[in-house]
Amino acid sequence: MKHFMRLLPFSLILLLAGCGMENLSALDPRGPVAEMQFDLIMLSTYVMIFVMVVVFSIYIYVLLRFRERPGDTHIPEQVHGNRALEFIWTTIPILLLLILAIPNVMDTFTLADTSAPTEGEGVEEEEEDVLNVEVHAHQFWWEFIYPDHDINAGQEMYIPTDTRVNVELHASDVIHSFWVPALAGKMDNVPGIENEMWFEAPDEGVYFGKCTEICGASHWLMDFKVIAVDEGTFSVWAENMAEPDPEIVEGEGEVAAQGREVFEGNCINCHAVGDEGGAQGPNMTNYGEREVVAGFLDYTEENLYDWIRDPDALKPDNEMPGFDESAISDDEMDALIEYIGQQRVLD
Ligand SMILES: [Cu+2]
Repeated sequence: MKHFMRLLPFSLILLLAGCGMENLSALDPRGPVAEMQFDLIMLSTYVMIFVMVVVFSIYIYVLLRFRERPGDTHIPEQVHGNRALEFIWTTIPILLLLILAIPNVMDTFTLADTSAPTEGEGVEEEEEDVLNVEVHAHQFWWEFIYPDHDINAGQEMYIPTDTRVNVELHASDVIHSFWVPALAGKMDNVPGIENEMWFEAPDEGVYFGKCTEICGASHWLMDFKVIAVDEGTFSVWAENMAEPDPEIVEGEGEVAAQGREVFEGNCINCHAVGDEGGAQGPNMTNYGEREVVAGFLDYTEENLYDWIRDPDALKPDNEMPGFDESAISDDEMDALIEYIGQQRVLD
């Protein structure tokens, strides 16, 4: 108990620090889906405040008005049934439930509609504006497949701004849950089931995402990013992700070329660059552009080194095996890290 009390302020700080994380709040909605959901949250909050104010006011009034006074000798008159009152407290809740239900049901249909928008005259044009992404959740990382662009991306989901993104959710092992609070409410990734949702980001920026279904020892480290960029940048990203520059893939310079050999000898069965390589682990095509290693460590050479040597120490129960010095020497590791850092698609 003593320890618990000592740790309490510390855990509160951690808890509150989480609240301030940029773009990780459903109460700071961006885009039509998150805004619709935020409006529903506010509507129910207002209804609840109204109910509380009315109930507490009546309660306090009754406490004061009918309290026992000096000289009271008998209990007040006991009444049973009052048609007017019964009518009022049946009707008001029905009205309140209708006020909650109508927009909720309407928005639920709008949010569940993942067909391409068909309004307006330029139907074909609008259909092109939809981006389809399959989100495959794994222990403990995210895979984003763009079926129309022949892209497989790991950990970072690039999207163009002002474009409707239709998302299909899958899971390869256990149940996970896809949540990008600033853009849309969460939805589960369930093995064997295809769940669908959509969202749209009006502004460029990085939107943080988290797995919100406890899925194993490293569930809490299962972070990802949705990165919204202008349409031009997205096209460059998409083209280079589908077909990265062969020179970069082979490794530019002697060191990186050696790194490519290390990559081919140890990594390529599970990790791909472009479409060459396995899909057991995240695709590495734009790895050099990431800000984090393994989804949560700052991108530094030391962290990358530690991660490859012993992934389990950093992210318990993940699927990646460790590579000690008998598998990859320190020199080879330098070359590999150089090679990985070169894998960029935007510059
Ligand atoms: Cu999880």
